[in-house]
Amino acid sequence: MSRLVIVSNRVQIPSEKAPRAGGLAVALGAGLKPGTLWFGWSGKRGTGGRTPTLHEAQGVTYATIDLTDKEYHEFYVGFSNGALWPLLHYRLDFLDYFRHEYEGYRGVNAYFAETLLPLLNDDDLVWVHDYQLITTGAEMRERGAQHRIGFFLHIPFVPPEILDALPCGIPLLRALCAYDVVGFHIDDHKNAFLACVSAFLDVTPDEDGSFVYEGRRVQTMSDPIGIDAEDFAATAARSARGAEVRRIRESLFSRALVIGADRLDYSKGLPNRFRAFDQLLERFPEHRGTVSMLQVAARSREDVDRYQQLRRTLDRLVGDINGRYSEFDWIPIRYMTRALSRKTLAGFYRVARVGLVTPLRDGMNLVAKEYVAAQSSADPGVLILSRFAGAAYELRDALIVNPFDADEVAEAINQALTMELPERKERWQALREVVWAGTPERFTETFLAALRP
Ligand code: GDG
Repeated sequence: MSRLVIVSNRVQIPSEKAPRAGGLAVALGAGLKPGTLWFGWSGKRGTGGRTPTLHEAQGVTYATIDLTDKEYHEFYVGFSNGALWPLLHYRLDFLDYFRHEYEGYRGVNAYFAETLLPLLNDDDLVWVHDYQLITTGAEMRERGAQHRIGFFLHIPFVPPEILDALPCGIPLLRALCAYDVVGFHIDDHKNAFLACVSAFLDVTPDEDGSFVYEGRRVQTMSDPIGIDAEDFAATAARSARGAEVRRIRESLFSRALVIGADRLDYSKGLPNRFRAFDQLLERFPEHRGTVSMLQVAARSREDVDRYQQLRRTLDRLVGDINGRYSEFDWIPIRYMTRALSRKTLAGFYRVARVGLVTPLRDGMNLVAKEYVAAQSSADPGVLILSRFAGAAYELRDALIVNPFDADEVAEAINQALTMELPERKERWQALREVVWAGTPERFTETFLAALRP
């Protein structure tokens, strides 16, 4: 059998101790099989490290390279997170495009291709991940790679009118056509991509979503990512008996807990979420003093200006809401920007009566699935989920909301807090089935089945 080679911006080496929030590493880490090679950036910046450093753990080989400061700023902070991330989350108002950063991005993608190729066997299957590495496949082809190379986008794709705003949108689209398979979480993202290739590259996709561009057949697919629900449920149940969960329970004095856990990112809709909680307390005063919200917003991409601005906005907003409603023995919102350990987070999900997942746009959103997995069957909580998360296409028995409508979200929180046990159980059973079925193995196997020759 061919070896699988995963290529992603950051590599998650199991020995890294500090908890890190981030969906891609969590999801790929769970589906890793011995024999796989995982290639990417070490997370280090320096002048050395131009040849890969190899680590072995549990039969998986990790090959990492370093970036220079200039590469980090142009490729990662600049083009990837200052231009592509906002664009692909429909935030043209946040699009900061600079040509030299795009060139830096191309340069790092070329560097990935150049350093990866000598490590490859002829029959390796290469699977490249996410928006940071859109042009890696094209760079590999330019250097003669004949491998089957696939690409998976973990975030949304946008329709032609939006892609058009990015000055290098069409070259990126062409670069995506160097892959044999291009995967997305849901049909909406796939269809937006197909609309873009039809509009800008003048190709007509076949019924099955494949098309031919410059002599190469490109297959597109949707393949929703999942979590290891069984393992997560066990972690949550264990954690529920641990010290942190005891402490949070004691601190609640039997009040209901509403939980949110996200990277501190503007795509996650945190200001909207806080405004909705404000609306809840305003319109349904019976919940004052009887419910607490815990928002864990692990700091992320701190070198990107927009993220610093968001942090200041949230600090102000939480201060304002807490100032208005707090009693000397109760505050409405507990807000922390430090990551919790995965185990503690799982236990807190289990304690929480409501899981509040309200991104303005999200490729999938694994927190929604984790919240479902963490619940106890005897007394499950209620998931409130944005209709703009990819997860909403699968988790239809959640309370689905428009995160831009603070009133609607407030009403959903009220509905969740007052929902009787039989309805909570019924909804959770239906969600449970979906979450348990979508394992990381199924995600990987579905993609690889399309990628294999
Ligand atoms: C991208 C796409 C897509 C969060 N806070 C803490 C913590 N987390 C963990 C969660 C979850 C992960 O981070 C976040 O995953 P998401 O899927 O919600 O979001 P992104 O990081 O934006 O991921 C997304 C994903 O890729 C996979 O394709 O679903 O749409 O944007 O696992 O639990 N983990 C720990 N402490 C925290 O405080 N340990």
